[in-house]
Amino acid sequence: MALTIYGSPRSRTIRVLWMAAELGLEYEHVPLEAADPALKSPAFLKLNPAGAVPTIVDDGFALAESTALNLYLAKTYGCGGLYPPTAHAEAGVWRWSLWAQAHLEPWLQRDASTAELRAQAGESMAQLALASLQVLDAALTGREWLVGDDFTVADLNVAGVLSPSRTAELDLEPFGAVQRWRSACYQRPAALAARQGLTAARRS
Ligand SMILES: N[C@@H](CCC(=O)N[C@@H](CS)C(=O)NCC(=O)O)C(=O)O
Repeated sequence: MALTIYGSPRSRTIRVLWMAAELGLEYEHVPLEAADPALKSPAFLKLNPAGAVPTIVDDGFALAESTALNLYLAKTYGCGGLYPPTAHAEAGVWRWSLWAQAHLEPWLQRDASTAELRAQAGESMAQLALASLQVLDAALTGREWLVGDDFTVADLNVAGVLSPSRTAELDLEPFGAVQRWRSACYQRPAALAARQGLTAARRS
């Protein structure tokens, strides 16, 4: 296996670096920032026509989209751990990964390209985020993880969207189950290791 991960830990690539750490993968890291013109070069656009990170190349197979990347890596290299083996549990993993992209990411993302949209939406963006957090809190009440009894790629994909920096302005106090679950996710050794890279990148 020869895996290359493109993207700075300051970008959504942190989610994929976290997954790679969970799986103990070896990889080459090309820490391109979101604003790097190399993302729009013909060579990079061949890997990802969106010209964005994260993007990976795994033994010649190019793939983009942080959620898809984590599902692929967990399924390919997780040996039944982070990617559950039954059809029902697998469906649960898809369900929560897709839910995070459709019902959480749009209200939390802080990309420069969405700044105008956020300004226009005003408070309604925060209200939509709180409504989604209510759904997540109900799902996590009385259970440790989103799917089955163990941490899976579903937890990583949802917690990755719900990062501490993106939620700094939200009041999470009413969502006790979400708070407990998110701390458990971010206290995992792989999350701490990936975020150490993020701290180093912020300092540089
Ligand atoms: N839905 C994509 C979003 C990718 C994305 O927008 N990445 C940003 C960095 S976090 C980027 O590369 N932006 C540069 C650009 O779009 O020009 C994912 O989850 O991977």
